[in-house]
Amino acid sequence: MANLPLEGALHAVFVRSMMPHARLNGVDTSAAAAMPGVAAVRTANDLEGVSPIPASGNIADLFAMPVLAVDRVRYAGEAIAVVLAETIEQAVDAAELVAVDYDPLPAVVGFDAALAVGSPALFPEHGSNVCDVLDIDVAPDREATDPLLGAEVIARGTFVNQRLAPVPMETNAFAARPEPGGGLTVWASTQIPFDVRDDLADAFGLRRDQVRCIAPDVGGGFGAKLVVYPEYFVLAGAALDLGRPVRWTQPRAESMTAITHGRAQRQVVELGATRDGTIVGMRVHLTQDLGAYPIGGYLVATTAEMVAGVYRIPRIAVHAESIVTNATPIQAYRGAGRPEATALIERAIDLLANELSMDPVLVRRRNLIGTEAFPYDTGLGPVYDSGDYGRALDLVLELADIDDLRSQRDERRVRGDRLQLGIGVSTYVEITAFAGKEFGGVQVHPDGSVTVLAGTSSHGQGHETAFAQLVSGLLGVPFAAVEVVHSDTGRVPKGDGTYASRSLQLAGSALWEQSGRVIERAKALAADELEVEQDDIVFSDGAFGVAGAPDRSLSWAELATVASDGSREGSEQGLAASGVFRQSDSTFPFGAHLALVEVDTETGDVRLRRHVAVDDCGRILNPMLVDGQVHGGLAQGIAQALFEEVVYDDDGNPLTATLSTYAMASAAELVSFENAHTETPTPHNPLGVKGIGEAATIGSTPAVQNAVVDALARFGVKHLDMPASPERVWRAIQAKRTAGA
Ligand code: SMO
Repeated sequence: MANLPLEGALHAVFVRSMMPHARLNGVDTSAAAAMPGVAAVRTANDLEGVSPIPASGNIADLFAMPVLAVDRVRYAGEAIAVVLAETIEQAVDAAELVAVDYDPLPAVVGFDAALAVGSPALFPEHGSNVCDVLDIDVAPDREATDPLLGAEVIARGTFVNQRLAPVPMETNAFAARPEPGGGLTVWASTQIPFDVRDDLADAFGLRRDQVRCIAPDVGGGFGAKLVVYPEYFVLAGAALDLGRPVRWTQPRAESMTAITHGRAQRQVVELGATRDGTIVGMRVHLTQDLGAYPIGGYLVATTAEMVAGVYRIPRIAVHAESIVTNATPIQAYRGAGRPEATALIERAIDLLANELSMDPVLVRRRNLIGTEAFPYDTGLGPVYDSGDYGRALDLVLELADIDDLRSQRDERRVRGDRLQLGIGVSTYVEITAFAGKEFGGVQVHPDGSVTVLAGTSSHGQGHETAFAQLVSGLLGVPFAAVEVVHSDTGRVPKGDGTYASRSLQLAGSALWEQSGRVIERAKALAADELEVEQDDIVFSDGAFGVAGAPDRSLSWAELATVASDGSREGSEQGLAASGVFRQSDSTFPFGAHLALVEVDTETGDVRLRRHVAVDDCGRILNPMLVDGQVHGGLAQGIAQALFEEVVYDDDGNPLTATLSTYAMASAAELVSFENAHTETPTPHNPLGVKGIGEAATIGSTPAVQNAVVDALARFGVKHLDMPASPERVWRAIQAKRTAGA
């Protein structure tokens, strides 16, 4: 936003709560407003009529998030006021002088504090910090409700899927310019430009066509840019009221608490099996921390629906509760509920293998859903479309040379080496696109160039490449002749945006359908021009010829010229087609990952040595883009297992609000990934494709976590929460050494 050509734009700096939980008695803006260059200092009082941001899921309206704090702040970093000044330096200086009068309140930090009897309620009108409860029961017979009925062995565990910060390369950013006639053009670093347009129009009483949202070159989102953020309303309102453009780029440190976080789920699991390793049932209790405002209220349901993973589990009982705490709100983060489900079941399988003294790979094999079972209804909601879980598992073991790895590990274990190896496996299935829809449009111009319109929003995935390849292949035109337009509500008529690994399957399928319609239209035109029956037109290599008459043919450019000639009936449509593709159901990518780690048993230091990934996202359109998604996903998934965690102190102060304290992974901590694919198409779209944006994040985390636990097996460690920091690993070893001594 800093380099947009916005003449005379004011610079914005937000004043944010230093307090995790406090009553807000007043905000004195007078000293700041008197500073040089300051055009305005705005608070909640300047936003009357702008609705708060609603909670999601089934959560009551009273949990809505105010755009600027009104009478209470509920997390450190919550926006209270904004300063608008001629220069960024003036805005920063003036923001220091905004005086906020707080009465501190006791903070609620973590799962136990939120659930404790007498815990101070963040929303006193509600009385409790539990904002939603969910129960799902899968039972073949209604009378027998105990999911562990018939179990000879029960593995029990309590896991914390820790709070993470998404840390997109580009922080949050926004600019707004008032337009003559009362309209507004905004630039937002978002995954959902159409929602930004709609919500701003609604907030300020504008028609949707009076607001244009442009989201150019967004530097990563990972789910954290699926919120129409409070700052957008504040800045759009300021631009409209002041009649001047405004711009804002969030500083990195601010982004660590003001961009939504992800995960933050506690899981209690009991997994029952017979002695031969056949699973009979599972009981799960989830507690989802949603932070201060439950805008991510839908998340825990996604975990609940996916807890069965790739296994046949006849009985399942899930109880989930969502809670509010004095921390940054939780929202989608690369996987949004599915990584939590996979971590739960894949850790539980290893615990079960330990209880049974069986090979964890064998326990997996014994319970995999077989290829004959698709479509497979888990009973939890989802119906898995297609899969070959055993093949992915076979391939990952073969690529890793599991027998060799095991003998290396066992030798070191027997010798009692200081550096111990651990092998971890995970098999996973995830859910993508849901029953979604998306817009696509294809237009051929008289010069032979093609414009492709997509309703999804690229923020680093390479949609421009993928969609241009797809349409260039279908139409037989050069790749360079195709321009892909997205993320501009002034140029694309509609769209839903990018999330849930949906873009190729939904927008790609829309473009497939609309390319087909353009070809049909061109055939009709060619038949007219060449005075033959339409059935005699042969389309190949981007030319429309006549069967049996190789010298007579028309190019796309010629037909587009004809189509745009105003004298022809229907010519106003030109050579173009657009429409929405609706997918009848979700798709379910899957795979198997294997991690090899080396643990220094004296210092607790964990090094990743190998990571082998087999990911099946259905048919592959562009292998390089798929592998790019896999590599990024692996980096983030491995980082959850080994490095990253958002930490608050007992009073709710964030301790990881910079990149020197939040241990984000860099290339130096990772390895050269070894990855491969199987291709099992989905029946739910014409391309046979499933999502890949989140899959590797989902598959990798439990493989690495299982590997760390495996490396500690000789000490008797059965479970270790994430991240496997040196301190946590060292303490786990010391605890066992002390107990054994
Ligand atoms: S974090 Mo995703 O867009 O389900």
